Amino acid sequence: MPFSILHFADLHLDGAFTGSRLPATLARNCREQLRKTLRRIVDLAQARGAHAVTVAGDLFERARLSPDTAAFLISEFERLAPIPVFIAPGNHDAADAGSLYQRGRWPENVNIFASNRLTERPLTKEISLWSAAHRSPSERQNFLSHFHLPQPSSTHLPILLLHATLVATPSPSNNTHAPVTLEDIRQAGFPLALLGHYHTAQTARAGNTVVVYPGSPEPLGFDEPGQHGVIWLQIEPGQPPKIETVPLAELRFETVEVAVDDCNHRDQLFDKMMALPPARDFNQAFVRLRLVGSAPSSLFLDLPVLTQRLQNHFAFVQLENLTQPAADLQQLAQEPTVRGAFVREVLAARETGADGPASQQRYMDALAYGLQAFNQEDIALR
Ligand SMILES: [Mn+2]
Repeated sequence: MPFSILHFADLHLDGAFTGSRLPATLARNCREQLRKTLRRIVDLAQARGAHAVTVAGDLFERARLSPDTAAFLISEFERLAPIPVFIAPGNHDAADAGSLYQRGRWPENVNIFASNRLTERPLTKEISLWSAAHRSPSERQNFLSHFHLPQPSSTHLPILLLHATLVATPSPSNNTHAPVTLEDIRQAGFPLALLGHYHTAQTARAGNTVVVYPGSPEPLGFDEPGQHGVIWLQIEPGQPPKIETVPLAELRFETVEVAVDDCNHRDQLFDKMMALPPARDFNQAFVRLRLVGSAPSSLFLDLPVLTQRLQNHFAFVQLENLTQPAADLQQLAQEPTVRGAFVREVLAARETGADGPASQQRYMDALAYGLQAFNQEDIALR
């Protein structure tokens, strides 16, 4: 019979959900959903008869964890007994001396890898787990540097469990959380690595080595679109593991681009947004409508007014204005006027000073505000 493992990571219990500017009540509902999702993970492990549950870090957010959630977490894992749980602490739930991992009263079926050196725990006679902890939120070491498994043998199956950043090449900068390459994992002798840290599920392979990120069981914001869940593995020594993605998430974040070029007034834009699939099908989702293109000069993008009108039709909707000023900027920059000088200077500053899309967008916002002021129009906040 194959050995079955339910693997998950990055649940982020008590996470703030601040990255997506959700209203406080919705953020609280999302935190509540994370707890429900932990219950569903425990239910799933029991219903499917898991032989073990593995957690690759960021189980909770250490800085925000309430005593109530801590007690809830411990009792949920207690409910899993006798199924063993194996935890590799990550950067958000680092196993420092004051952490719940070091101070909590965990039940016997919970095994916490609290050392920052890889240690081994047997799962069966043939299969064992190797894991280590982030001991601080700023753990930068490669846990596999200079590491080799003792006595490699064809009948023994060692599995790596770790909160780590899979990188293509060894990173020259020092600000990556526990970087590791696929080659590090292969050379260390692990045919299977169960990782956490990336919130989008992914699998990577090199030769006979398989690396699995389950992603976050629930998405934590607009930068985590699509389906989320956990991983179900069936393992038999000598055979490639069977890897199944189990969708579980109740939360959903979707971003939809809306071109404004053909909208001469905001009722046209409103109708266009109402005709989008999310208004009909995604009414359980958090929807971000990203306005793109060039706004015709008559269109006034009054975001608060538009948002208010849309609110009745979405569970949550957020407008983001990434439109370009409609004017021909290169032509304006030629003008021998104060307005021309303004456009020249902002465009030049954008050339030299912009690092990343957010910064680029700030220059475009400045241009849009400035041009509206020069044209003595109402200023539409972006
Ligand atoms: Mn995380």
